[in-house]
Amino acid sequence: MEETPRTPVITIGLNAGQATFDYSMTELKNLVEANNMTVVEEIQQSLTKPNPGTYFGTGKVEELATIVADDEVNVIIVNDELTPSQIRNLENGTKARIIDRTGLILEIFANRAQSREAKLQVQLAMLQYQLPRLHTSASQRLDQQTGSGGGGGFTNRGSGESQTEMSRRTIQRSINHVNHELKEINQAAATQRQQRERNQLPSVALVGYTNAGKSTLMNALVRKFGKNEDKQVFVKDMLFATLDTSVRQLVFPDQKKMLLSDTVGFVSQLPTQLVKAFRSTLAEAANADLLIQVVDYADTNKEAMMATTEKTLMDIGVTDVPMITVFNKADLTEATYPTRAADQLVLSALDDDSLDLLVQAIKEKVFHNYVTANFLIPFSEGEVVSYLNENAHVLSTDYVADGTALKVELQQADFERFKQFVVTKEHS
Ligand SMILES: Nc1nc2c(ncn2[C@@H]2O[C@H](COP(=O)(O)OP(=O)(O)OP(=O)(O)O)[C@@H](O)[C@H]2O)c(=O)[nH]1
Ligand SMILES: [Mg+2]
Repeated sequence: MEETPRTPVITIGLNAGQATFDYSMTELKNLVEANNMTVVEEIQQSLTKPNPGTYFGTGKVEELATIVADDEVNVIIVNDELTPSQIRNLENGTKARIIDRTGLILEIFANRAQSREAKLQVQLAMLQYQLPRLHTSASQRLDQQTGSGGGGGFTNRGSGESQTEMSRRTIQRSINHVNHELKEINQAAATQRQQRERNQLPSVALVGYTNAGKSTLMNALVRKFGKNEDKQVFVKDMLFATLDTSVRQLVFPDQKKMLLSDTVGFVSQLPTQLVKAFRSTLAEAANADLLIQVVDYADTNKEAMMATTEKTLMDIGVTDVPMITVFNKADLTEATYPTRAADQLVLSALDDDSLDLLVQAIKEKVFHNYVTANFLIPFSEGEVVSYLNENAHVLSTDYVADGTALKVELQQADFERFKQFVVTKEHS
């Protein structure tokens, strides 16, 4: 793939003394790089709260204007979500294009989206981001036209109210249209999910900060326990490689089966419009029996990343699903791996023993409704024997005078189903 040259940008952030400030600036830098841009300068200002008109204070805006002119940088990325008037005033004051944090994340998602669903979801989020902005900026533009007349390129476009109204109606119509299309896709997904639930297979969802290794783990587990025809999911060292949910079935050597899903990664201050638009994609996590939170153990900001993941899960209403924490990429650290302490594992997705330890932990959590029993199945009921061989863990088989004697570890539901053939039941 040919590399397009990266756009140089200045990042700016307001330091209000919050503990997470440095981390949020690092994260912003990563987001900038994910959007094919590069940070040439980072400017901070210590202020308890943003200037309502210009975000930074007046003196700092002037300083920014000088840097923009001297460094010939045309884009400034702001670490927070700005009001439409803050964006415009900063643009006027610095003569650079201003992109706020929300706008930046939306741009990255738009560039990454591949499937029709992901594209529609991003489109919806962008339209919802634009709608209130269009309103305010247009009315302020009107104020400026009738009032002092203020300078600057952006104010002189002469868009009258009727035009704004029209744009608003167009956006609203597009929102309705996209919503309608998404609803159709969602219905199909919900039906699939219901069908899977009826199959009674436990479902496990990989969640976590973007680039932690969720898709890599998914692929490794599918390679080991999936069906041959199962496709691998996309993996790349970049933010938001995955925007679509994938679900795969895993079958372990003891015939226990489960579903594993991989989905979009998180970042702090994920725009609410995106969280809302991706709600159905994230439903896979909300409906899971178990979450595996994947953390990049080699990243110095892992604590903040975990806090971000937990907060995002709260935001999407996932509060009572049990969770295992996987500290991944241990091969990039000095740590011994794989290790496990209760529900926390230190491992590497690239290591086979790590996968076994993870599977063992998952199995303890999700396969609890299993029993072991001895069956005697008459020869006339051959299909029961076949069913158990395919769907249960047959521990021993004996052919005796009046039928097949099996010792089987099986789901409680199957046990009930074939109760008439049970000789003795054991604890498991
Ligand atoms: N060394 C090492 N690299 C890993 C490991 N797990 C994943 N990676 C690498 O980390 C990068 C990100 O992996 P992904 O699996 O795409 O991460 P993800 O969590 O799915 O990321 P998003 O889809 O963006 O949320 C890739 O370059 C992987 O090869 C690991 O255990 N060790
Ligand atoms: Mg991924």
